[in-house]
Amino acid sequence: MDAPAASTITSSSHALPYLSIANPHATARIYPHGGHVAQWRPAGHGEVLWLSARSLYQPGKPIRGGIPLCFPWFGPHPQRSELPAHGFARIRPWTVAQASDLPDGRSRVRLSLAADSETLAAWPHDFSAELTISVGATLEVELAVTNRGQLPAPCEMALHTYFSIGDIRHTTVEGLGGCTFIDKLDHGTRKVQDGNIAFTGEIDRVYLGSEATAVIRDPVLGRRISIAKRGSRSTVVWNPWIAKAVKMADFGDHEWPGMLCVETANAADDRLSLAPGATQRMAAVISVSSGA
Ligand code: TA6
Repeated sequence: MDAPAASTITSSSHALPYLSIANPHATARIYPHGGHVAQWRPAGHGEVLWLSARSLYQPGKPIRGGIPLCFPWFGPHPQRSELPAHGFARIRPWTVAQASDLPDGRSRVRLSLAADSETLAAWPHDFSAELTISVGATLEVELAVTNRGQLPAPCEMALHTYFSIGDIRHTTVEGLGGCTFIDKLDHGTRKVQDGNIAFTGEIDRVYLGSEATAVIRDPVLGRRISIAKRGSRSTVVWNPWIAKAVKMADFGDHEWPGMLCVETANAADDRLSLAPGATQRMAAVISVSSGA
C-alpha cells in the first residue's frame, strides 16, 4: 500500500490499528476494523462525527460512533437472532487496498471485504465490497457491493453515520418533509413527515424513497451539516434519548444530547435484490457550513 505522504498508519491507544489522515483540507481517522470512518474534521470546523467515550475497540465488536457499515441486513436479522445486528460488515476486518493523495490535496483510502466461510454461513451469497473514502473539505464515503454469485442476492445496506451536535433538543433536520417513514417506536406504523424534524424524545425512523439532501441545523454549535447522497433511497434518523442510552453499555448515559444519526441507506421497503454480477454503489457526501 502506498500510504499518502500526508497520511500515516498509527497504532492506536484503543488496541485497534487505524489510518490517521492529515491533509490541508481535513484530518480523519479510519479503522480497517469494520471499514470504519471514526473521525473527520474539516479545516475551520470542529469534529463532525460523534464517538462515544464508552465505545469498544475490539475485534468482533462495532465501534459506537463514526460511520458503522450496515450490510447485508439492517437492524436485527429477520429470522436468526443469533446473528449480529446490522450484518457483519461493521465487525469484519477490511483490507486497506489503497491510500493515496489526490491532486487536489484530498486523501483517498480504499478498503475491501470479500465473502468467506463465516460470511457465507450468515448470508449465503458470494460478494465483494469496496469502500472508497475521500477526505477533504467534504467527506465522501462510497460503499460498492458486487454480487459474485449465480443467484439474486437480497440485501440492505447503510452508512450508519453518527453526527456530533450541540444539543439534540435545539437541533432540526431539513429535507425529509413529505416523505413516508416507518416509525420503529410505534409498531412500524407508516407516517408522513410534516416539514422539518424537531426532537423532543427518542426517535427511530426509516424514511422511504428519500433521495434528497438532508441538512442538520445546529444552532448550539452554529453550523449546518449537509448529507447529500447517491444510490440511496432510505434515510434513517435515530437518537436513543435517555432511557435507551442508559441501556447501552457502549453509550454514555449522558451522551445522548450530543449526537444524532442521519443514515444513508437502502433498507426496509427500499431493500435491494442484487442480480448476479450486479454492483450497487451507495455514497454519502457530507459537508459543513457555519451558521445554523
Ligand atoms: O439506525 C437506528 C438503529 O437501527 C436503532 O434501532 C438502534 O438499534 C441503532 O440502530 C443502533 O444499533 P446498534 O446495533 O449499533 O446498537
